[in-house]
Amino acid sequence: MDELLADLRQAILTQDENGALEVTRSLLESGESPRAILESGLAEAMLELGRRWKCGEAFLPEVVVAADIFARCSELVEPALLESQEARAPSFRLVLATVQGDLHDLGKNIVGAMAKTVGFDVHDLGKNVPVDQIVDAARELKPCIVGLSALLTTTMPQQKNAVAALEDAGLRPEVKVIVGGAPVTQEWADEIGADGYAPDAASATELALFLID
Ligand code: B12
Repeated sequence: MDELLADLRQAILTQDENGALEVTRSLLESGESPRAILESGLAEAMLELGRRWKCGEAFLPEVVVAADIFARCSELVEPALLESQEARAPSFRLVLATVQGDLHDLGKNIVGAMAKTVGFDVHDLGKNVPVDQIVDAARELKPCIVGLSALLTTTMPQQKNAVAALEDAGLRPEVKVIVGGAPVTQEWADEIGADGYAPDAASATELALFLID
């Protein structure tokens, strides 16, 4: 199984779409946990690609293609992830968004997929979402939790703006805000007055469950 996960990472890193889809299917057929496929396979590969990109060993077009393959593979995994759900929380609503200016949505999508497995009614507003839209969704959909993703240091301030705007709209007593994304930290979450931070999708789900408890 570890070998297949390594093959999946390699297929993403070499932008081998057919290979990646084939290995994903093999992993699912051989009973690998969907969470492991998402985190130890797909997410790990993107992290490695990010490292290579940063030091000039990979280039933007490769990252674009790999991100597309990532999304296609996770579409295959999501149904299995939902079937594997263990404890269903009563249907609490979670609104998710990648903040304005930010087009990174792979991590947010994994957070949404995992939150569904524990019964959250997930409303995904997508990427590049303006603060006003986040506030409108909080007002209209009345979620228990709003989750905000930011992958760029330049878009993190939008998380802060969203917390402030929810406060100004008088919605903060009813809605918890959680934040995440590669550059985000617990310190940042504390600084902007968010209710929590999680470094990955599994802990984001645990955090969300904790907050509704
Ligand atoms: C893939 C990728 C892209 C893809 C995105 C495709 C897509 N559909 O998402 C593309 C090619 C479009 C892209 C574009 C750009 N990117 Co980019 N990208 C990446 C890369 C390589 C991987 C990100 C990723 O998908 N990781 C895999 C997922 C699964 O992990 P994740 O997103 O971190 O999510 C996990 C956790 O963070 C957490 N989480 C995520 N969201 C949330 C939300 C909540 C509420 C919670 C609790 C948890 C949580 O759970 C997730 C699952 O475990 C990173 C490198 C890196 N180290 O992150 C660079 C990176 C983020 N990009 C970077 C840059 C610079 C850019 C561009 C500006 C490049 C350019 N010159 O155009 C543009 C910006 C476009 C824009 N306006 O957003 C920089 C950012 C640097 C910085 N300090 O801000 C990075 C760090 C690369 C680098 N090392 O320089 N990028």
